[in-house]
Amino acid sequence: HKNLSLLSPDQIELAKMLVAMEQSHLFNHWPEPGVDDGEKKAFFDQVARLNSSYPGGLASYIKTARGLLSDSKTGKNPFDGFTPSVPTGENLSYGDETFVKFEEAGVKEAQNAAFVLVAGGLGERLGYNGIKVALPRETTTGACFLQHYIENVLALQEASCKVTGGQSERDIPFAIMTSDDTHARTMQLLESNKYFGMKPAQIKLLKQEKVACLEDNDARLALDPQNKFRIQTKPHGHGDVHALLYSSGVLEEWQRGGVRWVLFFQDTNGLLFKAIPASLGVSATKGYHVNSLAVPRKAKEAIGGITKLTHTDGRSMVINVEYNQLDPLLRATGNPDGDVNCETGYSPFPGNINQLIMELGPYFEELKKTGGAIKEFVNPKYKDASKTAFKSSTRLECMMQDYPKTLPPSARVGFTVMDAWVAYAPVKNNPEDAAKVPKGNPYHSATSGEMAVYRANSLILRKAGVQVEDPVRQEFNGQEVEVWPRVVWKPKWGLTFADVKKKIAGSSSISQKSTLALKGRNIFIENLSLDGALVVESGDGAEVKVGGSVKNKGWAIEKVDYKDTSVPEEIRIRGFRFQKTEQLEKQYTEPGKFELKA
Ligand code: UGB
Repeated sequence: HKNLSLLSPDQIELAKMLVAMEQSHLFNHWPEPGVDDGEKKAFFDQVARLNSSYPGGLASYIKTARGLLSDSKTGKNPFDGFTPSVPTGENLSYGDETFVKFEEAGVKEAQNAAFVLVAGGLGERLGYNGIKVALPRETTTGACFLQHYIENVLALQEASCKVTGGQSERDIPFAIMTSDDTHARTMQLLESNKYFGMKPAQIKLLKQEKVACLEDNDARLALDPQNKFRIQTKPHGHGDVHALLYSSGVLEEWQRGGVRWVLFFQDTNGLLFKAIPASLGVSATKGYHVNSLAVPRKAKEAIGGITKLTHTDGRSMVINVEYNQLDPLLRATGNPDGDVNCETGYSPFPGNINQLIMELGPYFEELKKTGGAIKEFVNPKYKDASKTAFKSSTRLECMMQDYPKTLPPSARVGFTVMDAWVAYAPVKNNPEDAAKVPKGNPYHSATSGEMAVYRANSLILRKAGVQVEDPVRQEFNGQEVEVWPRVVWKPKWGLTFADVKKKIAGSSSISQKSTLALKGRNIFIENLSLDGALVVESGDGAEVKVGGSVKNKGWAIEKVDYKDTSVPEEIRIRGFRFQKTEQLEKQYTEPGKFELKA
């Protein structure tokens, strides 16, 4: 009360709310007016931020926290009354007739799409010091994830305009959710690379705020151990993306601009865009309000399982069950072995890769009701079995894939399963943890993420008729992986399988030790025999036919130990680098027709 005179009327309202919510401990220790007044005002600035960035404000946060903490203390099962079963979805097989049809439909629809990248996480599991979107997707060209994503969106934009006969291209909006941990570095990466060719106005950065920490079962907010005039905060999870899109007015703007589909994706999946056109085609063809992309999942793999949950009262929904919950849920519902592989060698529950496609109309209508609030959870680490005290403060969290939990049964929620080799290769685990992954399960490391790109591109070329030699198995940073020829191309070279096929003619072959980098739009491979390294770069106006026999020493793979700190972090976490001994490298910057006959 003594300090009230320092506060504005708005701040007094916030103080009253905190008192009503039994949070007086936050300022009971405050000194007399005249001491630390600046800090006291800064405290209320923080409270105002925490209050406005949470749907329903801090009072609602505290109330929800009390409920969830009480459920956690009594051990209430969040799936009480629900029985899990395996749902049915659309199964796609890369390159077959159905797939190609869906790709065509997806490319057509792409001009009505908007993309949302969630990139607010620092990736504790990976332990990398920089932001994850700045990591090279592969080190043959060194293009980072963000560059790859932007170039794919631009390639889709152009292709969509072409097939629909549009007069002028519609810029596909691209939003990136950042956090205090990633915002400045993401901005800097974009600015220093001229937005990787995208118009700056096409990109929107939305920064998520952290949420207040809770120190006990009564949801008393925790003071920051470093500063007794601040509330301690922690990340709230990727589920924030919905509230942010809504509260920032971005969704409304997109709706006015004619956007029909919103596609969400994560920070380090170097394969995802190979699956995007077809899965968008599925959404458009089937009329899904929500479509989530999935891949076959190994039991215990650290990705959520898409599950049908049927309640005793008859309700049912198809939803992601997070990896740490699937096993206990199965055990509690008559499956004593829990999360195990079936006769296919995979878990019967498809793995969620958090690539969600929403139809904007119904999505926006739902968000008008909920403000984008997502069903949250809490995961306190208790001091002992009495569950009365926490080891350290906790907070509420939410996940973007939980959006369908509040939808009515009439909502059209579906999922699309795609081969993992073409859709999912995230970079999440540090080398040490990756090496401990059970044999046969994917490593989800920088090593496997890069090798998966070469594997996918090699397999796609094989499907398109190129003879690609078999891979060899090699170990890097304690992980055994298949090493295929290092084949990479720009998104505008081969956006869809049909695009790749158009660029391949005659009879070509690529040996295992080879590197092939295609950095241009109109590069045609015809009767090429490659045993070494070949790098072709071309401007948009150039048309280059590449053939003949290329044989040179190429780019050998040299092992690097992840502990060797003399090597840059982004290289040593993958366990190898290239010795660029000899290559054939050609550039065609001028417009015109060219032939490279080696
Ligand atoms: N992220 C944010 O933008 N903000 C945050 O506060 C937190 C994260 P993780 P996770 O597909 O592989 C998810 O940490 O949460 C971004 C699914 O829940 O990499 O362990 C972050 O930058 C799981 O069901 O993943 O697991 C990153 O881009 C499964 O599908 C993204 O959110 C798994 O991903 C994911 O964060 C998967």
